[in-house]
Amino acid sequence: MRKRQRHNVSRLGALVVALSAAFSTQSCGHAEAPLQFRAQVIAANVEGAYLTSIADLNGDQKPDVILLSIRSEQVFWYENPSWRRHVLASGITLAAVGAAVEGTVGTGDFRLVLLTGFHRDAYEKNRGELVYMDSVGPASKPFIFAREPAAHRAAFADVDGNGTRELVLAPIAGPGPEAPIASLGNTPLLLFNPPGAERYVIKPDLKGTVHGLTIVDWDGDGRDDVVTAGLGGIWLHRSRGGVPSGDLAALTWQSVPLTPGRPSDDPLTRGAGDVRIGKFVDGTRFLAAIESVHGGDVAVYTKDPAGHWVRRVIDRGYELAHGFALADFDGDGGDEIVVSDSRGKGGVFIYDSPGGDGREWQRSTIDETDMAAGACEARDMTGDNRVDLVCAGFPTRNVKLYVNEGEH
Ligand SMILES: [Ca+2]
Ligand SMILES: [Ca+2]
Ligand SMILES: [Ca+2]
Ligand SMILES: [Ca+2]
Repeated sequence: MRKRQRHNVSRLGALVVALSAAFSTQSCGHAEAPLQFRAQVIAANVEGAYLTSIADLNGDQKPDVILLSIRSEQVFWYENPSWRRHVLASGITLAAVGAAVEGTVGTGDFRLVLLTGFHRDAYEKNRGELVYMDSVGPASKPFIFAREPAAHRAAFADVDGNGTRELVLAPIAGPGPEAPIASLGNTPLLLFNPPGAERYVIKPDLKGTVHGLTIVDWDGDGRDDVVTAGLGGIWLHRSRGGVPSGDLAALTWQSVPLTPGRPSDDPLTRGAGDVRIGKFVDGTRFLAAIESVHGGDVAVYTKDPAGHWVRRVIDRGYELAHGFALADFDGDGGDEIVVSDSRGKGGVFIYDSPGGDGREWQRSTIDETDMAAGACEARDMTGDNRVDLVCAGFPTRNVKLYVNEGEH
């Protein structure tokens, strides 16, 4: 069992800790449950492990793990808890870089979309296949319902609040001569209702590479809202109008910048590469971001009294931070931040705010050497109501489950 290692984060982190010590009497009211994880190998020696997606694919109420590989013409899923491997789809066009899933297999509400045929360095080499499945197993017949070059992130969301979910699709870049991973052109943000092929535009002109997509009902109005992260910063997109029948063409969209993200003279190291929405113990919202695209800063944004999102870097120095997840792992009501370096020495780390208020963050190690994750997802995989962590690593060629064994 891995013992929790705790140390102050970087030189800057140590400064944050020292500053917050002056307020320590205000932050000692919460019982601090130790974070502890037990590593379990789901898969080893896998080719091109890039992203994971989690869904119950055999209807036994246990969430299973889909592995998206940028090197395999098959997409595999791993069955919880034996982690037996199954083929989800085969003959796909390399590379599979994203997936969105909703519902449960066998109940009639299951939909899965795979984004395949991705090329990060040349827009014209993108096949942009959006593959649709509504069942899993030998009888399933995946098919391409639409094409969208450079399709990179997708999520189901009920953007019009009518009780059914649509597919928000974020290409990494729009057409242009630049590499999609380093584009300064216009990037569209799109909406589909799979398996319908109709393409609706949420915003045609996000600026530059877009690398992060997250869904949240930002304003609590019953409509899911969309938050994107890219070289042009972090943006919030909300819909208005529409009709109960769900005619997506009837929606109007309002997009507002929340923050420009990382400041830099170089437009390719500006902005944010990914974003998650978290909450402190008292329910206050915060943003966490990896900055910039394929960058190494971890930033937390809190709102000042004037309503501006104020940036604070809580750690830096990752070679290419990519695995990223927020959840309340220790059960104190506030979210912790998980970050993994997908290059260099790798490692999976968790940042916890001991007071639950974000004034101080302490970093501890979940996996020091055996994971360099492109993706980490937080989910209760064991059914004990404690949030576990699933990570997939390309250089480490593995998928692992970190079972949350902390005291609650
Ligand atoms: Ca299952
Ligand atoms: Ca809807
Ligand atoms: Ca909303
Ligand atoms: Ca917590």
